[in-house]
Amino acid sequence: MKTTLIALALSVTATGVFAAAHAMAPSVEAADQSVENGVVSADKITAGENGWLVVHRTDAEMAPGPVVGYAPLRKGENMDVAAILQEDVASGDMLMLMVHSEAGGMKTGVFEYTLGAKEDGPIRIDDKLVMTVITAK
Ligand SMILES: [Cu+2]
Repeated sequence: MKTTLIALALSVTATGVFAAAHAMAPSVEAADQSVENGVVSADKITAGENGWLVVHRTDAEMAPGPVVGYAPLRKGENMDVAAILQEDVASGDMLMLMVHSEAGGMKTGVFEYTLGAKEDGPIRIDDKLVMTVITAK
């Protein structure tokens, strides 16, 4: 009887760990949207650590360009994340919403990244950036 209970407890723990790891896989969910109010929003962002949503300009080539906004992220799920745009973004412009780390800079909680910098740089999963691209309506 004792043996059965222990085996059950172990299997529950293992499943729990797997579920937690799966839920933490970093991701960005955002849709094409109007940015007339000066803000770009992501519906949901999952981050593996505290960090930043970084908004890059991009185009059909899908390379990350200059940063035009950012917002803090907490480890775990972030719903309805809003980044204030630092410059005008016209209808038809493409924006890349990317998960960045808080690592490598001088100050925690201060956004220190500029394009190509190591400070607060992008996270990579299997060598891929964690991002999505939207078009401003
Ligand atoms: Cu980036």
